[in-house]
Amino acid sequence: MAKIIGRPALPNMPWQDKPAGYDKPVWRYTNNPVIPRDAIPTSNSIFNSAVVVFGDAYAGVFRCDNRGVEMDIFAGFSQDGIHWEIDPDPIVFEPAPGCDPCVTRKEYRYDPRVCFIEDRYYITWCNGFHGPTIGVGYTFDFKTFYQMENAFLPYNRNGVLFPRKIGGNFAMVSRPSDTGHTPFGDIFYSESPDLTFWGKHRYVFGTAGGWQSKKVGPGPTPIETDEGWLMIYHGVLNSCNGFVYRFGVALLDIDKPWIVKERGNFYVFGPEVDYELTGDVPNVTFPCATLTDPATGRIAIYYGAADTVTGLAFTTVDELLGYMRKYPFPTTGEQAAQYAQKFQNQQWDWKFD
Ligand code: BMA
Repeated sequence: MAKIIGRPALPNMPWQDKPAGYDKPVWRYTNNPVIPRDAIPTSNSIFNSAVVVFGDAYAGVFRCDNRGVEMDIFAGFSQDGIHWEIDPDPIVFEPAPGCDPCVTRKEYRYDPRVCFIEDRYYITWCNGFHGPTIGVGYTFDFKTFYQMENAFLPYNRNGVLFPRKIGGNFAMVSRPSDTGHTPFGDIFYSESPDLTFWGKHRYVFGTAGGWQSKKVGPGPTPIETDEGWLMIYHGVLNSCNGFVYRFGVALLDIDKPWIVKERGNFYVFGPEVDYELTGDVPNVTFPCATLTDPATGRIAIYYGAADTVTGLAFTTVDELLGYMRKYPFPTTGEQAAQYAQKFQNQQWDWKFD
């Protein structure tokens, strides 16, 4: 078994065994969706949300669009990771010490991620600031929240922190975007000594065939393993009926995460059941968080379904790596040669030297 590193033991995390006869690498919780669209009185939809271990229970930051369909983020708590109490009022950020208060001006906030680093829970989200960019804040208790400077200039979405410093710096993957629904998307890597000044930008990878041909972007906090950073990412197909959001996996180099060691050619999960196929935006599965148990390799994935509700799905580190290796990104043939030219910094391209 590949070993999960740096995460707490979670013997009681939400879990169901893989159904007998099921041959795909990720399976749904049988009581999905875990969070309905109306879990708080004013919500139109609750999706693309992030949960973490908090003490001997769980906490999270939830994207709730209200019935004016305005996007904002809300704190919540759970004993079991399945039943959630979400605060009916949105998170209010205080300016972090040393940070100019003007950044707490609120336009809109969505698609939060939460990442514990060293002594606190960092929150990153898509933050309206003359267009979307990456907001950064932190909390110790999910009651008082502090906002720091935006990480980047507009336009960017999906800022996802690594759970520890890399090469002495904080590290983030993100997906630069445009002002609208963005007909492109590649994954980039950046570092910062202080979570305020970001640089050392690197290209990680871009779109490829089929399900990931329109855009790709980071999903949950990358999972550290003894084989590399296991990154679950979303991929988008532009079908004749609109975008379809699925997710797949890649393995990034542990010290230089912009180097892609391996990548799957097939998606591991996509819209298949009613609450994923139908909703405010049909055909969307959008992962934003995982819980893991290093002893068993279990992974629970929280994902937004059809931009309406939140689902839970299960897998293991070996299921994901096994499927990625069974259906690997092409490394021979014409298609592989094209990718080799496109993604010049990746280990599997070196086979073309
Ligand atoms: C993306 C983001 C997500 C959303 C997805 C599908 O660009 O805006 O919040 O889930 O589109 O609508």
